[in-house]
Parts: sequence; C-alpha cells; structure tokens
Amino acid sequence: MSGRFVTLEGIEGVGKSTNLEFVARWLRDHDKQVVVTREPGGTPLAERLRGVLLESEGKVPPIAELLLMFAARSSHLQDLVEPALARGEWVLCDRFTDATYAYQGGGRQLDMALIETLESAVQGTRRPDLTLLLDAAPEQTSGRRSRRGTEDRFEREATDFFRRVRGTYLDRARAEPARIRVIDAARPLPDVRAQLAVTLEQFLENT
Ligand code: Z5A
Repeated sequence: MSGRFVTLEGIEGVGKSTNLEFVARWLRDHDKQVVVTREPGGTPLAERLRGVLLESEGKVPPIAELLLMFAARSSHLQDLVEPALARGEWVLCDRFTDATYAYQGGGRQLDMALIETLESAVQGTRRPDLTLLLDAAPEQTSGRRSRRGTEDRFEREATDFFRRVRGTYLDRARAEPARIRVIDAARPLPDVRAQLAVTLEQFLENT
C-alpha cells in the first residue's frame, strides 16, 4: 500500500510550524508511519539551497528564486519524498508547489504557465493527496510574526505581497476543493486543531 502525501500551506506566521506536530501526532495515533519534512529543504542539498533562498542579505532575481525552489524540490522528491511514499509511509510536508504558485506566481508575479511547465518537468505526475491551507489575513498574522524578532528575505515583503500570496492560495483552493482544504487559522488554536482533526478524519474515511 503506497503512502499519502500531505502538505501544509499558508502565509507566514499563520501557524504551519505550530500545527505540523499536531497533524503528525494525529496521523500516528491513527496508525500511520509519518515522515515530517519541509520545503525548501528536506535533504542536505535542498537545505543548502534553503539557506541561499532565505538569507536576508543580497538580491535574488525572481526567476532565479523560482529555479532554485524547483532545484531544491527535485532533490527532495528524489531522495526523500518518493522513497518514503514507496515504503508506504505518509509524508507530511511544510509547504510544497502550491507555495511556488502563491509566492513566485502571486507574490512575485511570475508567469503561472512557466511554473506549470517546471512542475511537470520536476514532479512528473506527483501532486499532494491532501493540502491543508491555513488561511488568515496578513494583518492578522503580522503581529504573530513580529513577535519572533529577526526576519528573512520573504518576511520583509510588504503587506500587498502577502495579500497576493493569500489570494493565489485561495484561488487554487477554489479550483481544487477536494484536494486543498481551507482551515480558518484566524481562530484560536484549539478551534484550528478541531478543524484540522475533522478534515483529517474525512480524508481517512475517503482514502
Ligand atoms: N517559499 C517560496 O517562496 N516558494 C516555495 O515554493 C516554497 C517556499 C516551498 C520559507 O518558508 C519561505 O520559503 C517562505 C515562503 C518561501 N517564506 N517566508 N518567510 P517557511 O515555511 O519555512 O517559513 P514561514 O512561512 O516564514 O514559517 P513561519 O513564519 O514559521 O510561519 P508558520 O510556521 O506558519 O507560523 P508559526 O511559527 O507556527 O506561528 C507563528 C506564531 O503564531 C507563533 O508564535 C505561534 O504560537 C502563533 N500562533 C500560531 N497559531 C496561532 C493561533 N491560531 N492563534 C494565535 N497565535 C497563533
């Protein structure tokens, strides 16, 4: 039995890291073997590229940023995601290609058709089986982010950038409602977790 590929998405500070362990624990409590990973990252090469992509100094042209995201993804898929799925494990990933559409397509306004081409070239037919989109307005998450101190290259973007990112995520959720499930992340944490549990329960019933 092959595993399942579950991704968590959303704008900065929306609670992905906070809820990742909750989702992993929920799946393990339901007898799933779970590998937790992230993008960009997950392999030694992809983690090095993550350092380049997030470091706060210097400029990275948007097209270079896009290509580096897919370079990291290629390594991650080949060396971690695909082998784990083939072993029958569940892969729980903090961000994946929906983030590329949202940040490089929506935020940086790069050509969506180019992203689709790269997606097919790098991933073949691999797509997440379930995407949990934690949604809240940038005005609601900026307070959560600023409490953390230092900011990376993305976190320094203006609110308009994050509005476009959020808008693209929501457009994609409307286009693929069965795969991308929207969770209201503006609610208090116990409510967010209750929504996540209901969504995971429904997914398990239909899988
Ligand atoms: N990126 C890209 O551009 N293209 C791509 O293809 C990919 C990525 C894959 C790294 O992502 C960057 O890469 C990212 C997009 C870009 N941009 N940035 N920056 P990342 O996922 O590693 O970094 P991040 O999005 O910045 O993660 P984050 O800032 O850590 O956000 P988070 O994980 O969603 O938030 P959190 O740390 O769980 O929560 C933030 C605070 O809010 C924390 O104090 C929590 O206790 C609090 N919190 C969480 N939930 C709640 C609720 N419900 N109520 C109240 N307080 C809460």
